Amino acid sequence: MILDIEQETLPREDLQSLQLHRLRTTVERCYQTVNYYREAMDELGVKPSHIQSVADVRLLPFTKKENLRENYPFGMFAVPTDQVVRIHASSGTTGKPTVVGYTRRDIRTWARVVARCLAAAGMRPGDRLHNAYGYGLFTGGLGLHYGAEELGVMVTPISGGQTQRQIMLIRDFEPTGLSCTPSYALNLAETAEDMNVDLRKLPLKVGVFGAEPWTEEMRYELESRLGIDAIDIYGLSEVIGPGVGIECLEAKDGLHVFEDHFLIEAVDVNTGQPVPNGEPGEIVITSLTKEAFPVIRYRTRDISVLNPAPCRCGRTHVRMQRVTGRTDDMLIIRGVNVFPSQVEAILMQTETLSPFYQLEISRENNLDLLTVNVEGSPPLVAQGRDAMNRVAHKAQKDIKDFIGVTAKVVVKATGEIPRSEGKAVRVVDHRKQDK
Ligand code: DLL
Repeated sequence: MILDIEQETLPREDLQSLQLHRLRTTVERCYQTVNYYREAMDELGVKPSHIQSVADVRLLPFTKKENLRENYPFGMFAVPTDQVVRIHASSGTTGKPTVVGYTRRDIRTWARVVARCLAAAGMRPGDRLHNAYGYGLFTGGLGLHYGAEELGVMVTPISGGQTQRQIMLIRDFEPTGLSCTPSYALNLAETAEDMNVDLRKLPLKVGVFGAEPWTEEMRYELESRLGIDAIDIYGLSEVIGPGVGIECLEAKDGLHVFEDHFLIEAVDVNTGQPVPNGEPGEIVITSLTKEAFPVIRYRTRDISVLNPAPCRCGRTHVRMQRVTGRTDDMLIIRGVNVFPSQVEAILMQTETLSPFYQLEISRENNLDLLTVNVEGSPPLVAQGRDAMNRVAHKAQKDIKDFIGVTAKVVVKATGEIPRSEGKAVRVVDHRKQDK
C-alpha cells in the first residue's frame, strides 16, 4: 500500500469539503493572529465568515514576496515564537531573505508530504536515498531528509559539493534514489564518467530533481547518463519547501499538487483573474494545514498550467505542468520574451553540444545583447575551432527560428562553464552591474 494514497485519491467532493474546512480554519487563524492578513482583508472588506465555498478563496487578498519582506523576520508568524521549532530562509537575490517558520506539527506535515513525494517517485521503505540538496537555511536538504526518514528510507545527508567523494559514496552505499538539483545531477554524472564509475550499473533507480527549472531534454539526458527515472519535484520555502507537488513515476506528465494541504490556483499575471484550466498562469497557493507560517493566496511568480484530468496513477490531485520559469526569470531581449529553459531545450537538441550552458546579457550601443555560452561535446571540441563555430552558427539560427530572439552563441571547450553545486546560475546579467 502506498503511503497516504487514500488522501491522494479522494473523490473531488470529499476533497473539497476537507479543503473548505481547512481553508476556513486557516483564514480565521490568519485574521486573528497576523496583523498583515487582518489589515489586508479589512481593506478589501472581507471577513473570515465570507468563506462559504472553496471558490470563495478568490475573495481573499493576494500575498506577495514584498509583503513577507516587509514583515521581516517574524512578523508573518501565526503562533508565538516559542512554538516555532525551526526556521528556514530563502536567499533572495536582493536585500533581506524571506524567513519562514515551522511548529513541531508543521515539521511532521512537511515530512509527510515529502514522504508522499518519494513514494510517488517509486521509493519504498528499505530504499536508500543519497540526498545532495544543500543542508542549511535552504529547505531542500532537511526537507528531503525528514521525508526520507518518514517513509523509512535510509538517507545519506551528504549536501552539495565534494563531488568526487559523493561518487565514491554512491558506489559504496548503493543508494536507490538520488535527490539534488538537476544541474547538480548533471555535474555528478560527468564526474562519475571522469572517474570511470558507471552509475548505470549501480542500483540507483530514481532521481528526485527540482528547485530549478529543467526541460524534457534534460530529463532524457539525466535518465540516460545515470540509468534512472528522473522525476520532477516542486516546492518553495514560502509555502513549505519541497513537497508541494511531484510527478508520479507512472505518467511523468505533470506534478500532482497535494491538494489536501495546498490550495492551488493559476491567475493572469497582470489582472490577477483566474485563467481557465489548460492555460498558462501564475501559480498562487494557499496553505491549508500550516500553523507557524500559513500563507493566503501566495503569488509564487512561477508560471504553469493546471490539468485536472484523471491520471493513470489513480491520484485525483490536480497536476501542474513543469514550471518552465518564473516571471522574474523571464528575459526581455529587444522586446522578445525568453525563458532560459527555452534556450536549454534548443541547445540540448543539438547532439554536438553538451548540456552545460550559461546566458550572458550585456548592453551595447543601447541594445541588449544575449550571448549563449555552451560547451561543445568532447568529440566536437576535438575537431577544433572551425567545427565549433559551425555548430554555434547553427544553434544561433535555431534560437532565432524557434524563439525569435537574436543571440550570439559561443561554443566553449569542456570545463569552461562553471559546474553547479545547487541551483545553477543560468543567467549573468551585466546590465545590472553596469547601472
Ligand atoms: O527550491 C524548494 C525545493 C527544494 C523544491 C528541493 C524542490 C526540491 P526555494 O529556494 O524557496 O525553495 O525556491 C523556490 O524554486 O518558486 C521555483 O521558481 C523554483 N522551483 C522549485 N522547484 C522547481 C521545479 C525550493 N521543480 C523556487 N521546477 C520556486 C522549476 C522550481 N522551478
